[in-house]
Amino acid sequence: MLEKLQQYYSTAKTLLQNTANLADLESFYREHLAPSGKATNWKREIGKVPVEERRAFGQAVNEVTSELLAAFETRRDLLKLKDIAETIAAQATDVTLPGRPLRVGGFHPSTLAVREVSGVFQRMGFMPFESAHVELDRNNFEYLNMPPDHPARDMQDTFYFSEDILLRTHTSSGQIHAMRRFAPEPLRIVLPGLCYRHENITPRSEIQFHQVEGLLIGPNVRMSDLKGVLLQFARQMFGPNQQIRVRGSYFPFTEPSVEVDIRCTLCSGEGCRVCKHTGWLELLGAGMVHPAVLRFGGYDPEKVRGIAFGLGIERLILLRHGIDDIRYIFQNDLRFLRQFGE
Ligand code: FA5
Repeated sequence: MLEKLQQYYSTAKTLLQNTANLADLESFYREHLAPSGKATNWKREIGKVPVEERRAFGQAVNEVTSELLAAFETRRDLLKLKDIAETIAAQATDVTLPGRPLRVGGFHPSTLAVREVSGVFQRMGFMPFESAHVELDRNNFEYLNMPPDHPARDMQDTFYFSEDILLRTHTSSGQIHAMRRFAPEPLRIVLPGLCYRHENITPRSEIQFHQVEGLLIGPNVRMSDLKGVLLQFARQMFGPNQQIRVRGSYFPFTEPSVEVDIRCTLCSGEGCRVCKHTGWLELLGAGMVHPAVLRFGGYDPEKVRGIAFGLGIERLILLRHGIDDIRYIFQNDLRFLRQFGE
């Protein structure tokens, strides 16, 4: 019996040493050390041995059981440590590996330029004002002194939804909304937004583009105010020595009308491909608000006068960065757009 017990002990110990993980160990426990396990069952054998051997056998059973239990606990501690070490190794992060930078989205160059231009005028006291892209014909044309069949309508090919409803061709349509909201009070607004024209897409023209419009109305407003505001704008945008040139032009909604050029920012007026060797770049259209427009807006042209200007944002981007094709701006090529940062 004692021999059999020793044999059991050595087999059980080998089995215990061969357990590879905590799950194996758990099965071992159930098979040998649990209340009805093999080691525990040896206790039941004690009563079966002859009386004179019983004491020694009982002692041997107890020793085997407690040694097996101690060996089990040692094995359990070891396997637990092994398990932790394996988990850590599997989840390990190599902090010395180079990072993978996440690309952050940025604002479109037109958005950036609209904000910058509007910001310059806002710092001169112009209040931001927005109006709808879908417009009534009368706000876009008629109240701007372009009745139906007026030849100036041909200057701006138009997307129509119906006879009366169209996509605004310029931000000047917002002038009427602003005047009707604030008349007869003095007014100083900057009005940015998208405009749409049914034109051929060329290096200089898109079918959608942004304009920033300015409108100032008050009792003593003069042409010199217009020149002063625009000179200040040019210097804020292009530097303190920037020169501007005012040329006579024609818009039905301003009288007199002018176009304003800036000294070429790329060749400083020496003459280059971008300024077509003239030394000047066209910046915007402007003028004194026509009395008829003031009247349509709800003002009395005997009491107030106004100045207005409208500037094309994408053309500004072209001349600022020496880009020779407006189509890059709307092509959504990230290699181009990323150069504008932010
Ligand atoms: C106008 O739209 C007038 N409303 C501007 C104005 C406002 C004059 C207030 C007087 C008083 P014009 O059609 O020239 O004017 O357009 C103004 C600017 O918009 C142009 O100088 C140009 O920079 C830009 N622009 C016009 N058409 C396009 C186009 N198809 N693609 C890109 N930019 C354009």
